[in-house]
Amino acid sequence: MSMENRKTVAKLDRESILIDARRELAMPARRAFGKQLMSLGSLVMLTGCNVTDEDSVNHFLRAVSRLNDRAQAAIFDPYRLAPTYTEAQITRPFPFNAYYGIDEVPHVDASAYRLTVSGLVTGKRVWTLPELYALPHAEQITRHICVEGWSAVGRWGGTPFREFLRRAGADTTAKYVGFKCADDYYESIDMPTALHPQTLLTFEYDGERLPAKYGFPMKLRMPTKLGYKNPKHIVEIFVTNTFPGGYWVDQGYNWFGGS
Ligand SMILES: Nc1nc2c(c(=O)[nH]1)N[C@H]1C(S)=C(S)[C@@H](COP(=O)(O)O)O[C@H]1N2
Ligand SMILES: [Mo]
Repeated sequence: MSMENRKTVAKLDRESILIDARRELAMPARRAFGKQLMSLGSLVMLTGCNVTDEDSVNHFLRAVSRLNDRAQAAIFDPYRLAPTYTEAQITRPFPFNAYYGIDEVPHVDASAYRLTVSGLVTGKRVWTLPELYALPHAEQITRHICVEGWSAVGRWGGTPFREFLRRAGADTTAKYVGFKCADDYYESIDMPTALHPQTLLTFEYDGERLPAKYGFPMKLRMPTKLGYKNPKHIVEIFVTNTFPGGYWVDQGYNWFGGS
């Protein structure tokens, strides 16, 4: 956290933070999400927090400020890089996760597949897989962190998303990039994250074509964001100034979702 943000947090009124947090905790989806964040800092559970005890109040306020951090895209440092790992550190097998079971993973037909690009773009609006595979190639070994309480190191290959956006003629002064998926999933991200050097539009997992379970034909991989922000089975990408929300975000998860 920068000095500036620390000051902002310090200025926040303690009582209004408590009111906010109580309201948030009334939503079951947020409660589950909150507990995961708490465990990251080994903090007391919000619900069990004894507000008369100075120490637990401080713990609690730090936890809330962390939630606020994530709510504030303003503190995202577009130059800060997420850690990378060696091949020996890859988690095998890499976990599968979705809002459904592995038997219901969508199977997208590669030859019929077309990526639609819409909204504030001046370039090509329909892309085939061979056209996407021909884009500049990059690889990364990074950690994927899921709010459900697990993290795993994986190796993804594809094209830097900013390269794709440039070629698609995207208006990079727009606020958001949104994604629609072959299942009912959808997500959206802030433009600084879309342009971050480690944000990859991936077509490969561990040197192979991305398998169905990990998001064939493509997954947007962002080591700077929590797992649920990383859409799999993308079928449409759109650039917009209208807040698009997301599958979990619309059920109460934090939108910025930084990791
Ligand atoms: N299309 C789609 N993308 C998705 C999801 C989903 O259910 N559908 N789940 C998200 C969540 S919560 C996680 S943790 C990761 C899991 O990716 P993995 O199966 O490659 O581990 O995908 C994310 N992207
Ligand atoms: Mo997740």
